Amino acid sequence: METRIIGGQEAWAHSWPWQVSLQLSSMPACGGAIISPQWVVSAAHCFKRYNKESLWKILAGRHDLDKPQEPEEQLVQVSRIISHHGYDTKTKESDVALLKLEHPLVFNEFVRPINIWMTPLPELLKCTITGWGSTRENGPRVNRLQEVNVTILSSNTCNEYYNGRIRTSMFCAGKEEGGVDACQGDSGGPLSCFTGTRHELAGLVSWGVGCGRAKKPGVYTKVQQHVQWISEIMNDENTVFEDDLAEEEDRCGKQHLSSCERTLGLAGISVSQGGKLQVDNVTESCPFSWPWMVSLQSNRRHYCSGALIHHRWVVTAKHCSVSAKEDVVVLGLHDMNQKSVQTILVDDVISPMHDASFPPQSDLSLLRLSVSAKLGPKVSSICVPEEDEELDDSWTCITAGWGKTRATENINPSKLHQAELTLVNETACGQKWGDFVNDAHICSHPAGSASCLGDSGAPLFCRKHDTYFLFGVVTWGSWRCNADKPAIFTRVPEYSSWIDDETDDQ
Ligand code: 4AZ
Repeated sequence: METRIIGGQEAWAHSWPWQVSLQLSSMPACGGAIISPQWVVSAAHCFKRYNKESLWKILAGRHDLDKPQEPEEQLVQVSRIISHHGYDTKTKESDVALLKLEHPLVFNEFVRPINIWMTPLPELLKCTITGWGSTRENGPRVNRLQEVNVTILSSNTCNEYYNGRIRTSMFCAGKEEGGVDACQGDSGGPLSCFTGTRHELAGLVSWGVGCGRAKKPGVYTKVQQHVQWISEIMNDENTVFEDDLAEEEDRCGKQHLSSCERTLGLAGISVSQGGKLQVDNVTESCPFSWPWMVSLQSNRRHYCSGALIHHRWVVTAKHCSVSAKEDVVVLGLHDMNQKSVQTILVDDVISPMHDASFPPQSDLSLLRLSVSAKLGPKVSSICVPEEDEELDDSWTCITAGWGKTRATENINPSKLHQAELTLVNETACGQKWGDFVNDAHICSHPAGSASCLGDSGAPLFCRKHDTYFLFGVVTWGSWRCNADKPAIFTRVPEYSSWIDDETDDQ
């Protein structure tokens, strides 16, 4: 059998659905990887000479480039080419570029994105490179997609082979004796590593001396080194203009309506015959129906919910202890197991002044986002009520959140779930909680506590007419879904003017 890529074989058609061919004036020129519906990553060196967007198209869902067409393919015009500002043609540092597509790709089994590998790359890990590039040095390109396994080499070893030219934002992969490698035409294409459950994007084909030579392995751009740059570009590009923003801000608190219909019931707590406590009437939300819901994540793990109140600000509980410049806010999310389009770094965490009493007062934080959220159908803010806004019977209140609780025994905990909550008046609440509760709290049916239903930081949002307002943020409450103890929320209107002051200059 003829060897392909260098030392590889023809891939099973469509088995690398994030792989794209970058076409320069309809000729295959480089590879790339799909990371979101409208974004492809590739190597900056592919665009050194030809940097005009109109010359480039991306071809996704394709296997054989020689066929006139394949039913699975999607051919899309490139609308923006953004090469990394730090790309250095001499050292090949930061050899990464982002391509924005004129139209979003439609994801299916032939065309889909790949996540970026974020943990350190273990030496000797076996990963796979794919591409339509040459099968030997200075050889012709191939028509059908090729794949080959390569081993990640330590940077020490590689620096010996390349006389110290391997920067920390690069890594090498191949074999000491050569024979497996990427080559001309594979550039910008993915080096994908299997995590045990799926493939993740660790590298982009960047450079090397020759192809498949001994002690001259392929050199790859370490994609994780550039995630901050990638997410900033993707967020900034998606940011709408000021006028649109003002309009979106005016439109706070609108539920996103879709054809999905799910009932919202009043949450309750019941005890089954076996004496088991359960929370009733919790249902999965219609996807994106509460577009202000955000997930707070640390190392890609959800730990609290929050609510978007402005394109740059999120409200959550102070006790969530968000770490500025480390944790991220994930917006436009329904299912935790699916990718969201917007992940934004928290730039700053601000909390009202409080004394060190217990239980803590003012359990509320404002999170400033490092870039503006792109507002649209799946992501929009909730209104903040006026300071004197009273919650009476004319309001309907709902809470929503993620996470596994007693409430989610019959629904998938990774999907946003919801329930309507009846409120408990201050007197009745005080009878159960004593001095723990005051004017700065709102109480609801016990099912609303984090231990029963929501996760920490989850919002209590209430509707009058067609607009939702953020009235509460889940705070401390009963430890284990006690049917006798009302749930307690921080009363957001109490902090309205503080929120206004803090968010005013943005
Ligand atoms: C190239 O010219 C190229 N052997 C890509 C990969 C390698 C060498 C050259 C690695 O696009």
